[in-house]
Order: sequence, then structure tokens, then C-alpha cells
Amino acid sequence: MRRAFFSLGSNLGDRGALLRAGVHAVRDGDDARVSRVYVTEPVGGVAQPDFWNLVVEVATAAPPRELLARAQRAEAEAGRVRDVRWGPRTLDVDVVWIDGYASDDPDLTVPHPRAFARAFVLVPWRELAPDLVSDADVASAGGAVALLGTLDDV
Ligand code: A4P
Ligand code: MG
Repeated sequence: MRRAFFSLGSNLGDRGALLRAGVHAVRDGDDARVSRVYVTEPVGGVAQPDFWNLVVEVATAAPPRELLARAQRAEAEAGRVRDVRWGPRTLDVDVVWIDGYASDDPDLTVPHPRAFARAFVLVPWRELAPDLVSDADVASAGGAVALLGTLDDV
């Protein structure tokens, strides 16, 4: 068993319901811990609504490809249509980190190459994994992040 971390973001539709369904999909029966939810400034070129973001930790024996498949299944179940890169989406799910695993395959790059530049990933991730994300990492990342609450309450 090892830890894996997923970043989930939504800025279209019922963001709370979409995030709850996304957490269920990426767990796929594994034990999980879920960060609080943050309202985050969109990172990327286009004007769009604020995102709600969180991070999920799973304790899993699943291989990395299966974790990617969970992320893609979660997006598909949310009805995500891929159009504008970095544009609005019902649900974006990225595999951020897998303990003891690194890959630069374009289909599965882990650690996620942009995670450490993004406060919307680091702030919720640090709640769950202060051994992996430092205050200095958070301080050097970009994008405004405001606490919204726990997933059960949003
Ligand atoms: N891929 C490679 N590595 C991974 C990985 N570690 N996890 C491949 C997930 N997928 C990975 O992704 C394109 C390809 O990346 C897939 O084929 C997969 O095999 P995508 O999800 O189809 O495309 P995308 O999400 O539009 O683009 P990209 O580059 O993944 O964007 P990001 O980096 O995910 O950014 N601002 C705020 N505030 N909050 C957000 O959540 N999200 C984004 C999306 C932009 N701005 C945001 C937020
Ligand atoms: Mg993505």
C-alpha cells in the first residue's frame, strides 16, 4: 500500500456535488482522506468562473495506470467536455503524486509538472501531507486561494 494524491477542481455546474462524486470515483473503495475545499482564482489564459479545489489522499495498492484511469473516469462521469485547454470544466482531476513513483511519460507525468507552481494544489495538499509540501512551497506558488469549508458542508 502507498499514498497517492489527486487534485480535483470544478468551475462549472454544482461544484460541491461534482467534487463529492469525484472523490467517490477516485477512491474506488480505497481508504481516503479529503482536504477542505478552497475557492481559487483561475490559473490559465481565459476569463472564467472561480474554481473550487480540493486534494484527495488514497491509501492504495492500485498501479499508477489504474490511478490515471480513475481520474479520467471521474472526469467522464462529470460530463466533462475537453475544449479549451485551461478553460472552464465541470471536473478536472490530476494525479499529483504517488509515493515512490516518478514518470515523465506525457500520458502520465508524476509528480504532476505544474503542481508545485499552483497554490490551488499546494494549499489543500499541505493539509494532508506536510511532509511533502512546505510553507515555503506554498509561499512561492501562484494564484489566490480562500478557504470555503469542508466538503460535507459546501
Ligand atoms: N496527463 C499526464 N500526466 C497526468 C497526470 N499526472 N494526471 C495527461 C492526469 N493527467 C495527466 O489532460 C491532458 C493529458 O494529460 C491527458 O491525456 C493525461 O493522460 P486533460 O485533463 O485532458 O487536459 P487539461 O486538464 O485541459 O490540461 P492540463 O494541462 O491537464 O491542465 P491542468 O494542468 O490540469 O490545469 N485553475 C484553478 N484555480 N483550479 C484548477 O483546478 N485547473 C486547470 C487545469 C487550469 N486552471 C485551474 C485549474
Ligand atoms: Mg488536467
